[in-house]
This record gives sequence, structure tokens and C-alpha cells, in this order.
Amino acid sequence: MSFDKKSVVYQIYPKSYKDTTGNGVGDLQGIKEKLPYLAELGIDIIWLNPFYPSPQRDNGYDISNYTAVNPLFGTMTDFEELVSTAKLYGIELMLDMVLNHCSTEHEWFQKALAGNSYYQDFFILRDKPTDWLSKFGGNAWAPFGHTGKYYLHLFDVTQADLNWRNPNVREELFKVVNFWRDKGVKHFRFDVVNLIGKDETLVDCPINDGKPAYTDRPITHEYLRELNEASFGQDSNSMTVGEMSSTTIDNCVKYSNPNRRELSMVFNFHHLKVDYDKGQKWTLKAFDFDSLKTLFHTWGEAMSEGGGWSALFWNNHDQPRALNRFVDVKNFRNEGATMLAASIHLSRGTPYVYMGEEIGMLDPDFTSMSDYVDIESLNAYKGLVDSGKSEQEAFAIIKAKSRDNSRTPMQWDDSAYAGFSNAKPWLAVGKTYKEINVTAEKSGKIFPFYQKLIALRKNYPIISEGDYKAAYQDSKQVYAFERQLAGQKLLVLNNFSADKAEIALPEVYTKGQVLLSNYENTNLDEKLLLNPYQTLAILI
Ligand code: TEU
Repeated sequence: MSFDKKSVVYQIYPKSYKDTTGNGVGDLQGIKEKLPYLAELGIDIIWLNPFYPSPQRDNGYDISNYTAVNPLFGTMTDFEELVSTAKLYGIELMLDMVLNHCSTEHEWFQKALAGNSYYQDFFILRDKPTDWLSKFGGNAWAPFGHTGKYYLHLFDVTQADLNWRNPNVREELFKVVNFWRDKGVKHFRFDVVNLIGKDETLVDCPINDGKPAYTDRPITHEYLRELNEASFGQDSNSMTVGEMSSTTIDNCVKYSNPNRRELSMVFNFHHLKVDYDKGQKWTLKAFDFDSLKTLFHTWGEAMSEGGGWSALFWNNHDQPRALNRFVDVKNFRNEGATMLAASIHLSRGTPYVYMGEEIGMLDPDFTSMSDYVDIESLNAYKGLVDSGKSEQEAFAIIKAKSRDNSRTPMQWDDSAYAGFSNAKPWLAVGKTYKEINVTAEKSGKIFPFYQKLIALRKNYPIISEGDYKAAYQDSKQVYAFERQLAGQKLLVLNNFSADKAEIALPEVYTKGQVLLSNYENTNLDEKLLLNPYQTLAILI
């Protein structure tokens, strides 16, 4: 049996979910405490961002020991308790495997630096750097001690890329996955996994910061098949998702088509770049609806036709909150949040909910650079100022784009620190917590709507299994698609604008059943008038 297509995944950033020790940092016990809440929401799987030992230069994506728990988050016993208690609620865990790179504090790198040639071959060392840029700024190569060589780091200088061409490296990494399988974990998210397969000879590449030279290389597919066979592929209902950086549809069909035995599904980020000016993240621009709609349609149809499978998401720990990007949040927060949710939960793929999304959390509205912690934001601010932007201009960009926007503490109630901790949190709480918090939103519009969406997927095979076809492709306001399964059809209309939108509804649909809407009393007329940010799903 393959993975369960009725499942919905909920992503938790452990540092920011719930602090039970009073040190201002969330922990594993805190997540355990909130399991009843997650069961009430109805989710099936929790994806945990890295909680392993790490110097935290990149908040845990710089791992110094793959098979232990960072004391900051608790102990291995806490982890085991979390797994077993979650099981009682019918919830399973998905762990984050960061296998493209490790921290320079990892013993492999330390031994390599000390001159051990066996471990030197664990890294990508060259006599001369290429012109590739690090995704966190600057050149992607750094001097390897005093050897005269350079090591590759596609991310921070403390995150050294691992040499997957070395079979010993692959064996060590497969052991890591199997270590966690032995702890009862069946589901895994693989960080930037389309970057693991580097060519033997690395060459300069002036296009796009060097990305084409190391992204989606053909050998990556081979490594994924090997990983599958050596680890999670042995569990019948394991769910795996690969995070694909700057990828293509063709490769994503290959990564996720079950016949190829690579991964269950893929994350791609193209839809979250439609508010980048000329493809650059550190810019300010309103989102381009036409590009968003076209991307969803192209990917939706190609993945459906090619038998691939997508992870569907609006938010994660690397993105500012989608509500602030795609919705007139001052006037239509409830309508916008529910429409965004329906537009992916009713689509073809597996939906992911990022903590706080289910209560409509917003960006924190920080007022000074001193509120930011993220390495990428701090580097980008410096880069913007160095390139001639004023401090105010640079700050405005960081405020809109920083990854810290989504990393602020979960807002549980209106008490101090939003009920996250009784001590000052590691990252400040968002300004809106008095109004936007779990206690208030349980009886609001957004949380119950998510409950409904999650339940619908369980009860309607057309939602979990149906094909995807684009609809109303020329609309300037509405992103629409049709799902099809065994003679049944489901039309999903999503008005992405703050104005009403007129739609010509085919006659068959005027006699259909309204499966879901975020407004009451919709008449299915042939001249259908959608309200601002309305979502409407009609079943025939
Ligand atoms: O992110 C991959 C990635 O490509 C990010 O650089 C992303 O494009 C960027 O954050 C958007 O601005 C993964 C993790 O999700 C991220 O948290 C890590 O920092 C990164 O890998 C390195 O492990």
C-alpha cells in the first residue's frame, strides 16, 4: 500500500510551539501537551522541523548530530513519549532529514579538518572555487582550514555540503533514516533534496547564481531510489516529501511518480515567488495573480497527467504568512484565510497546514531590526544597505520578506507571551496575539473551516483521489479547477480579489450541491456572483 492520500500534515516549528520549561524556547513536551488540540483539528501527521543537536546558526538546519535530541528541546525519552502519545490520538510523526549538508561542528567535518582523509572525502573539496553564490549570500565556497582547498556550502558557511558521490556518505545517511525508523517514525521530509547530486566536475555558471550547475542533476534520481530501497521504502505506508529548490515539473513528476520508487511527493516554491520583482526575493511587489493562477494550472495538470503528487501549501517556516501576501487582510482576514485554505485543500495533492495558519495568524509587525534573529534576514539586510538602500528601505523589505515572520511563537491565548511561555520568548510574539489566538479563534470562522476541510478529504474520494483540470483559465480574479473521479465532478471556485467576481456557470452545475462555501446562502445561478474572497465548491 502506498501512503494515505486522505492524510493532512501539520507542520510544527518546535522552537515556537509551546515552552514547558520556562526558558523561552518551545520543546517536545510542549508539543505532547498540545496533541488534544491537534486531534481536535483533525490532522494525521505532524512534521517537526529539526530538533537535533545543532549550533543553531540556521535554527537546526545545521545539524551536528543526526541521531540525538538537542537538550534545548528535551531528551530522547521525551521524543519516544511524543511518538507513543501521538499514536493514542491517531497521529504520526514526520521528521526533517537534512542530508544535503551538515554543521561544520559535526564530528565528520571536525575530523576532516584535523587531516583525516576518510572524512575529507565526506565533503566537496576543490582547489579552486566556482562562481556559485550561497543561498544565504556571498560565494558558496570557503577555505578548508589551512589546506589551501575550499569546501562547498550552498547555504551558510557553517553548513558544509556532503559528498553523496562517496558511497560511505550515503551509507551513513541511510543509517540516520533507519535510526529514526527504529524509533517508530515512518514519514520523512527531505530538506533541499534535489541538490544532493552534484556533478563530478564542478563548473562556473553565471546564470541564476549558479543554480543550474547543481540543481536536479540526473544522478539525484538514482540516489533517491537507493535511499528509498535502503530505508523508508521498506515501510508499506510511509509518506515522504522532498523539498525541491528551483525545480522543474518534469523532474517533480519523476521524483514523485510511485512507479519510480523515489519519494511520495514534492514541495515546489514557484507559486511563492509571484510577488518577487524580476525573480528576486529581497524586493517589494504586489503579487501577480495571473502568474499564480497559471502556475497552479500548469503544475496541477502536468502532475495529474504524469502521475506525480504535490505537497500543497501556502505557509512554512521559510515564508512570510500567506495572508499578508495574498489577501486584503485589513478588510477580509476571515474570508481570505478560508479561501486560501480551500484553494489547496480541495486540490490534488497532500495539504500541509503550518502552525498558526489554522487560526489566521499574521506577520508579527516588528518595528526594528533588533527583533530579527534569522541568519538569512540579517545577511540580506546588510546586503541591501551595502548595495545602496537606505536603512528604512532595507527594513521595509526585511519586514515583508523575513523568514522570522512565520517563526514567531504560536498564539494560544491573550495572556503574556500569548500563552506560549512564561518567560521572554527567543523571538518576540506577534502584535496581534490579543485578538488572534487559539482560545478566541476556536469559535471564530477560520479554525472550524479547517476542521471541515480536513474532514471532507476523509469522506470524499474525489477530493483525495480525483484528477485535476484547470477551469476558467482566462479569469482575472478567480482561480478555479475541476476535480474528476468515476463520473463525479467537483468544481472549486476561488475569488482572489476584494471585489465581486462574475462567473458563467455551466447549466449542469446550477443543479449541483454546494459542498462548501465561506459565505452563507449561495444561489447557483448561471450568472454566478462570487463575493470578495469567496470560495465555493460545487459537486455534481
Ligand atoms: O530551505 C531551502 C531553501 O532553498 C531556502 O533557502 C529557501 O529558499 C529560503 O529560505 C527562502 O528564502 C531549507 C529549509 O527549509 C531552510 O529552513 C534551511 O535554512 C535550508 O533548507 C538549509 O537547510
